[in-house]
Amino acid sequence: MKKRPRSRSVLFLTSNRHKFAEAQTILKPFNIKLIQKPAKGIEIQSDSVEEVARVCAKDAYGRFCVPLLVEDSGLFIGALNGFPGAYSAAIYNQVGCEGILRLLAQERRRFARFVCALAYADSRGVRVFKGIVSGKIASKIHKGAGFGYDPIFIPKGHTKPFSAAPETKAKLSHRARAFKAFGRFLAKQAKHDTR
Ligand code: ITT
Repeated sequence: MKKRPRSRSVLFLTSNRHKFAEAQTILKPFNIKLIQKPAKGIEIQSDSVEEVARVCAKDAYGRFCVPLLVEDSGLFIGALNGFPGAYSAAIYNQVGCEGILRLLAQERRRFARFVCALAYADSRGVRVFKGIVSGKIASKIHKGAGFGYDPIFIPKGHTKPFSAAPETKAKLSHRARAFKAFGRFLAKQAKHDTR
C-alpha cells in the first residue's frame, strides 16, 4: 500500500507579517505548515530579487540546517527603468505610495509588474520559484486591504487595485504564483520520497 504524503513544516524567514499571512493561506491546500522566523539574515545588494533570495536562503540553511524559505519581492515600474525593484521595501519606507505617484505625475506610461522570488533551501540545495503579475500604476491611492504598494497597483485586465480586490490578489498575485509553484514542487517531491 502507498503511504500518504505527510504534512511538512517549513521555516519562512520574513519580518513581514502580511507576506507570511498570504503565504500561509496559499500553502494550506498543499499540506505545508509554515513557521515564521522574523529574521532574514544576510541581504546582499543586488538589482536581482532572485539573486538576493538565493544567497540569503543558502546562507540561512548553512546556519539553521532545516528546510526553509526566503522571499524577495518588489515592484518594477517600466517608466522608471524597473525602479524601485529590489529596493522596494526601503523606498516604500522612505516615500510610500505617495512618492511613487509623485515620480509618475507627468508620466502616461504606467506599466509595472510585481515580481516575487521565492528561494527554498534544503539538504538538496537551493531552488528559486518566480512569480510575476503585470499591471499598471493607478493615478491615485486607494486605501483598503493589503500592504505596501497594493493601493496603487492595478493588475492587467482589472480595474481595481489589489487593495480594493483582495480576492483577485489571492488568485493571481506574484506571491500566489511563486508559492503555488513551490507547493506543487514539494508535493511532487513528497510523493516521490514515499515510493
Ligand atoms: P522581509 O525581507 O523580512 O521578507 P520585506 O517587506 O522587507 O520583508 P522585501 O525585502 O521582499 O520584504 O520587500 C518587498 C517590498 O515590496 C515590500 O516591503 C513591499 O513594500 C513591496 N511588496 C512586495 N510584495 C507586495 C505585495 O504583495 N503588495 C504590496 N507591496 C508589496
